[in-house]
Amino acid sequence: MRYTKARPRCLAKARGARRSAGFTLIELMLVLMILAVLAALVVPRITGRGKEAKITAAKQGISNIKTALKMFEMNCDRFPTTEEGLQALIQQPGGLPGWKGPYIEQQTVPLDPWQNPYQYRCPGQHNNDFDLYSYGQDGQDGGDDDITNWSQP
Ligand SMILES: [Ca+2]
Repeated sequence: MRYTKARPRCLAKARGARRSAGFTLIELMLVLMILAVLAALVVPRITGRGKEAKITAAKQGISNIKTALKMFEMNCDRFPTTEEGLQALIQQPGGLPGWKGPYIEQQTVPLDPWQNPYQYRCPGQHNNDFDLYSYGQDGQDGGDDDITNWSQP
């Protein structure tokens, strides 16, 4: 009798202890799951937005340099050569007549949003006048991420 009386109490105690431990575990797991779901929802949006913003900034950068190059062309009757590069927008290349720069406000040629130089080619391989592009996120020539002044397939 003593045994049967004591046993349920023990069981009840054990069950109670197990239950509260179980609840804590479930609560923890719930919190972790909620955090994981939130992270899965929010983080890609933030990083996605950051990437989008950089792409937009690169397009804007290319557009600004294009404007400067067109002003250069109006004054000098040609675009800078590949060798002269975008530096020709800041420093007069070898006493070039008509040069009225600097054509961009910065002291140095601006870098793309990934801190790489914008690439410039004149004459262009894709355009008649010049090719101007950013290597994009991967920092390397080519790939889907390049941002160019020509339309890509
Ligand atoms: Ca690239």
